[in-house]
Amino acid sequence: MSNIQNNESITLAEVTDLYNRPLLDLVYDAAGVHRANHTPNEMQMCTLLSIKTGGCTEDCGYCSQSLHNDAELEKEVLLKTEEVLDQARKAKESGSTRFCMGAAWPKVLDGRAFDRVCDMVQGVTDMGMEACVTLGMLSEPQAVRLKEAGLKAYNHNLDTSREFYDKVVSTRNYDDRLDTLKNVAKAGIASCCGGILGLGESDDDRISLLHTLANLNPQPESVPINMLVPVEGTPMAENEMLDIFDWIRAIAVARILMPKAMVRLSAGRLTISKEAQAMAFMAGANAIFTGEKLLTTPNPEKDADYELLGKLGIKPRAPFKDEDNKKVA
Ligand code: SAM
Ligand code: DTB
Ligand code: SF4
Repeated sequence: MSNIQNNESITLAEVTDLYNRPLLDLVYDAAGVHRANHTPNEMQMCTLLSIKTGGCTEDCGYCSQSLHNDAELEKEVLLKTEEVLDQARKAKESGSTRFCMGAAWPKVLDGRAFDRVCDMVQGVTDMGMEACVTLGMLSEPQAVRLKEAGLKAYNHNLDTSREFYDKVVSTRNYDDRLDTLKNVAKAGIASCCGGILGLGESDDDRISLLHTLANLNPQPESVPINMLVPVEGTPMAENEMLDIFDWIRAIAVARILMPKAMVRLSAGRLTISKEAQAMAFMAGANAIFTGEKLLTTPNPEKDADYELLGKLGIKPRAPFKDEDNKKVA
């Protein structure tokens, strides 16, 4: 096992016991942990942009952007820096404080494209927003360059358990993912690391994923909980939707195990009721992606999200809040 997991202080048995508790007890305790560690009634609003779309050589079974799948997709080469910064400005105007840029790359290659991504990170940071990127595998020197450009967080998901991983992707392994997380941590960048629920995994797989995430050292700064968006043309297009209470259960366990992390409701909210989302907020979720598109699939309209948050009395969180708003422009 990778040496970033040197803090095995949470045992698998403890996570299993937690996961199997009555749901309302879990949500009740998760709400307490949330309130003890975060400002209640506050939501981090994030916007996603696909800066390079499709044509990826990895074979992730859920992904619209893999060359191994047959999803209908408008492929795009790496966007121009100005175009990306325009989108970031719009995201800021509509209330987002974190801007996440995703590229369908298996790994980062040094060269002009990576230089351009560093410029994008610098530009977004200079605007007073938190910049996050997800670019696939990354070496330590590349992570250092991103840090120098101002990167706040690097998104790199473990997606599922080590045991189930080869049913989801065969072109890389779990340790490849852990190695990149290690490089990110060494460069002093926060990691945004979570998973996808609804891939066909068992309760034990979800328990194992949560156990691995909670034992990362340092723990992730944010934990995206994606619900599978079944995409036509992928092997997972016909997957059954996960029981919504299992989704809430996983969110509550994540909150209890990783008290300081932002727990982010990521893909899949379009098919999740407002009531279930409110229960997830109660269980400690405190970040969402806003805007009508995720990377390649649709997301709830901004107005619908603001209406829901308004009804619940939840307010947007300021950027760089944990660092005294150091870069607010
Ligand atoms: N290529 C990079 C990587 O895999 O790390 C970054 C982009 S990738 C699209 C970012 C994350 O989006 C994946 O790790 C996965 O968790 C999530 N994702 C992709 N397709 C999804 C889908 N159809 N449903 C839910 N989550 C998805
Ligand atoms: C994450 O965990 N979820 C976001 C973000 N990190 C990059 C991506 C969700 C993608 C959903 C499928 C799509 O739109 O292509
Ligand atoms: Fe490529 Fe990332 Fe999609 Fe996997 S999830 S196919 S690595 S873009």
